Amino acid sequence: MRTPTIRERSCHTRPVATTQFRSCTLCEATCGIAVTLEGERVIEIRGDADDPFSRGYICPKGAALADLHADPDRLQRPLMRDGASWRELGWDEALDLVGERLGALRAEHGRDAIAVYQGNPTVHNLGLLTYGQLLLRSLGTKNTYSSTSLDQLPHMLAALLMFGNQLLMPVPDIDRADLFICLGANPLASNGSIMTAPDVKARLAAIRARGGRVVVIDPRRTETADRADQHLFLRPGTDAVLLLAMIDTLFTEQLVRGRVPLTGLDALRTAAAAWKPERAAAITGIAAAEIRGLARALATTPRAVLYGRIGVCTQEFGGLAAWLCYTINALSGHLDEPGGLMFTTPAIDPVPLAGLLGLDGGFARWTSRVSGKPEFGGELPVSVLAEEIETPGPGQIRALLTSAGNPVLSAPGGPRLEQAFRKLDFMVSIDPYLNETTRLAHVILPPTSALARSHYDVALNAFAVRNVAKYSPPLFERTAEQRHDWEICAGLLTRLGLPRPLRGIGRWLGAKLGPEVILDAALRIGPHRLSLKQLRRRPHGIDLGALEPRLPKRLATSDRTVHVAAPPYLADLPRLERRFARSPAETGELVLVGRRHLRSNNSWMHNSQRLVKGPPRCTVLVHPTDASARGLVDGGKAKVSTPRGAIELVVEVTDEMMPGVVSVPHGWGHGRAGVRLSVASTVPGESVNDILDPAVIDELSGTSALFGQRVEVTAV
Ligand SMILES: Nc1nc2c(c(=O)[nH]1)N[C@H]1C(S)=C(S)[C@@H](COP(=O)(O)OP(=O)(O)OC[C@H]3O[C@@H](n4cnc5c(=O)[nH]c(N)nc54)[C@H](O)[C@@H]3O)O[C@H]1N2
Ligand SMILES: Nc1nc2c(c(=O)[nH]1)N[C@H]1C(S)=C(S)[C@@H](COP(=O)(O)OP(=O)(O)OC[C@H]3O[C@@H](n4cnc5c(=O)[nH]c(N)nc54)[C@H](O)[C@@H]3O)O[C@H]1N2
Ligand code: SF4
Ligand SMILES: [Mo]
Repeated sequence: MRTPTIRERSCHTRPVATTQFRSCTLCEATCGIAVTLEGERVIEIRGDADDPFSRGYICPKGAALADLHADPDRLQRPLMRDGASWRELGWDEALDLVGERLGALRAEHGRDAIAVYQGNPTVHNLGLLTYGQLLLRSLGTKNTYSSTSLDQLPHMLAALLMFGNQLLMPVPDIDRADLFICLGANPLASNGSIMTAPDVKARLAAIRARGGRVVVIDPRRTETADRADQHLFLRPGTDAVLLLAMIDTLFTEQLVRGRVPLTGLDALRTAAAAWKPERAAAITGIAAAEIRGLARALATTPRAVLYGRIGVCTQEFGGLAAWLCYTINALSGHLDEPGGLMFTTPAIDPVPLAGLLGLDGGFARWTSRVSGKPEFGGELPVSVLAEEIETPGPGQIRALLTSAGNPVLSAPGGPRLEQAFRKLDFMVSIDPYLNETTRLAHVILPPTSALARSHYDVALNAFAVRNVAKYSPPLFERTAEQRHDWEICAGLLTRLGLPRPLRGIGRWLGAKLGPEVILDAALRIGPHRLSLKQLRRRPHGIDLGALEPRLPKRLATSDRTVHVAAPPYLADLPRLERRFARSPAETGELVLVGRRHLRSNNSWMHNSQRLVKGPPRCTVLVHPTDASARGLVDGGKAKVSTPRGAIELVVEVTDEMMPGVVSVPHGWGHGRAGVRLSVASTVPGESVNDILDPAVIDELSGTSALFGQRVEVTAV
């Protein structure tokens, strides 16, 4: 389908160039892009100055959408493993084969024998959020895994336990805040997360321009910290202690205020009283006066917010820390207030829709078969995936479907996962690349590229700092040999979810009912009563206004109050007490944290030359004191090791690291046999998840502790 051309320019020697407008689907910022095409060729991608939300901003990844589209390594047809090589299949043959193999294993071993792993790009993909979820539901397996447990699960758990629904995650009202405390996030590299806010750099600069303050608390002096008024080093994994001490200050100095009804204040006060700022200072590395000052500033600045993100979640006390982030905003009067942490009013409200799909959540209703880890929202933590495949017995995983995920690089214990995947009776991957994970599959089903499919940000608009809506039509009609993600999922759904006599009707319906039908219906019943037709008329998107107070109506708790002392959190506090019974002595040991780079995107965008060019990115950052103690030199090589293995990286000696902490990015290490990524596989780097221990998790939520694990670094 070709949408009406907005601007046209003609030229004597070249075909007519057209410019079309859509959203970038690569990260949570959802920037508007203007794509100039000559026929099917993408000539240029720029920021769309008329997008009311992103106002012309894009980052280098946005322009690289053109590279992804034209990448000769992007698979165009289904592949079937044939010994050591791959054979192309037709779509019907491939989908029939997958349907038959999965169906047979399910019939023989039961529903839980089929596991599913859904990766991060799912959230940027309308087809996977609609038909992908329907497929998952129809499989009805307890062995559901996703990048959630490598990421935001603690925020979702806090939303469930405090506000009554796991999707009710409030977002910082960055455009109206006069104090922005940023804990464990680096939006200048990540472009913001659970805070959809294109051009965070300008939004943070605007806070300072209106006389406000930006404070960054992070074990590394990050790009965001460089543009802040203040940066404080914090020892990894100690956020919960910092926040409890700040909360204790709010109580002892009678700074608790706010109009939102809160339940559990007494229990919270008692819990926080054990964490006086002096005690917290010895643990966190932040002075007691500074901790009190932060609490006072938060409570006395009328428009202020404390925003915590992945550094808060993916650590040993991620559950507690994420709870306390929301809680401290509630106590200091900044929940549901302009400039504070607010709830959105998206044109498609996922909260009731998730309820309709049976996705409204739940926690620890059952536990994993082998090591008894809690379920969350119907899924299990990735940390148990390998053992669930390798441990015999009823309910053992025999087959795996991965969709838009690369757990071999993205999950701690990658080598163990690889070993486990090789033991599966059957594995299928819905993925455009032959990469570290999909090379282990029996069949790969490749979808069309992002530019060739339609898009609407169902998920990310629900976490945006303004209420916005935008529909992106596909730029190209797919060829007869290609399939969209939604079509692949619909194809499998028909084969696995319907009895044989109904499959013909299912196929017919699937072909008629694309995601647009679902989208239009969801828009019409949504709070702004929009329609797809209205969105098609506004190709730059629609601004639906600033966030508005929504409580208590928006709460889904039975008593319509915010629960600030939910029992699972109180029950986890003794673990924190045990861990920090003695404050950590200066042992000279090192712990590891991750980092993101503007030109990289988790494990999968390293095949674009324009993004990977320049100095090596997969390096280990070490503080000068730690470097000299180990004879490490800037530009030299070091072995970074744990009991699980070692990787070799180039060293960067820098005082941007907190002493005792080193930083290594994730998602690298593509030079492996069988990978078909001709650019990425030549880029130096290794996978940090090869050495991280999957057993180190936040015991409360099951989330992997990606940050704060002990490592040794030695000169090579
Ligand atoms: N050590 C460490 N590990 C981490 C992190 C960290 O900070 N440190 N971060 C964690 C986080 S936050 C996340 S979200 C995870 C990400 O982990 P994953 O989601 O498992 O991995 P990605 O690297 O995002 O891989 C995305 C995959 O989707 C494919 N893909 C891309 N676009 C599409 C599409 O449109 N359709 C389909 N079907 N496939 C597509 C790509 O080819 C790739 O194989 O990594 C986690 N791992
Ligand atoms: N360019 C780019 N953008 C991305 C991605 C990408 O890979 N590249 N990934 C996307 C994804 S999947 C996600 S989830 C988001 C994540 O977005 P962000 O949450 O902004 O993630 P990071 O940039 O990794 O920043 C996390 C920060 O936490 C710090 N940290 C580590 N351990 C601790 C700790 O114990 N406590 C505290 N307080 N801080 C700690 C790290 O030093 C780091 O600066 O980014 C998204 N955007
Ligand atoms: S910031 Fe994110 S959404 Fe915007 S252009 Fe870059 S990758 Fe795309
Ligand atoms: Mo993520």
